[in-house]
Amino acid sequence: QEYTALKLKVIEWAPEAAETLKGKIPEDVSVFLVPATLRPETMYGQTCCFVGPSLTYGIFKASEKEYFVITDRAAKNMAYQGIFAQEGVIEKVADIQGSELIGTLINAPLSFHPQVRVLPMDSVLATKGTGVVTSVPSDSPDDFAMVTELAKKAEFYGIQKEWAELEIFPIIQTPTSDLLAPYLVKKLKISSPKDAKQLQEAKELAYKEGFYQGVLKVGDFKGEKVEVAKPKVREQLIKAGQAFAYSEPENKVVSRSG
Ligand code: ZZB
Repeated sequence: QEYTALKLKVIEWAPEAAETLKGKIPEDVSVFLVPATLRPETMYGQTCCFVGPSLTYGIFKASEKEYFVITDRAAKNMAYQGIFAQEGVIEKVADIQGSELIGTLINAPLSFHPQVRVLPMDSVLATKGTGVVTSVPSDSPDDFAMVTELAKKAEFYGIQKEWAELEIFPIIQTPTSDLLAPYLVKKLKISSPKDAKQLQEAKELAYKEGFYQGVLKVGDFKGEKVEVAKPKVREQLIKAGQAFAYSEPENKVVSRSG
């Protein structure tokens, strides 16, 4: 499975994260949350970044000036893909709980919302990608269901309501909609992130229609088919130093719904 790993730079840590990380990271470096995505062409539509609140993340040194927030498992994979300074060498400077990261302000490359927040999602799997998931509610039904839930129950989730209410812009036009995820969530009568079966169905439909019939509405490749634009957006992000290729063995990949 070949992912695009995106670099979301930390602008301001949530208070709990700042406390936990005090003195553990050099002052003059950049730290990034690094979600793994299969949809680089949707990055214009990022509105937040999800972590599993009960998962443990590590802060890993990737190079002199750059540190990554990812799972230990992802760091082990990355160490053998020429991503860190030295092949096979993993340097972890801190552990941090997902819940402590909630509220951290980060920079989202390409997004119409240049600054977004880290928010909780219970269904994030530790066994897939980097354990960090960038949220694109316009094109991912899971993400739309989750941000809707977070806005509805902000207090319960311990977040500020407005963090989950960023405007959702149309990114990809398909024959049925230019906001495919909200459309499918409504059509399949999905009322919460717990509707796993319908969400799985919605995701499959969204992948298919988005990939084979989608046309980008925004960005440098506006008007081009998703099939064609996807690798171009990816290349652009990689060239800009905002993303890199990350893969994991096929047999280790587990889908979000199990
Ligand atoms: C942004 C994005 C935009 C995604 C979209 C999807 C869609 P899959 O589909 O299950 O094989 N993801 C990545 N890592 C995890 C994880 N650890 N736990 C839960 N979800 C994870 O997995 C690939 C997608 O699942 C990734 O691509 C990521 O969400 C999420 F418009 O990134 B994606 C129709 C889907 N649309």
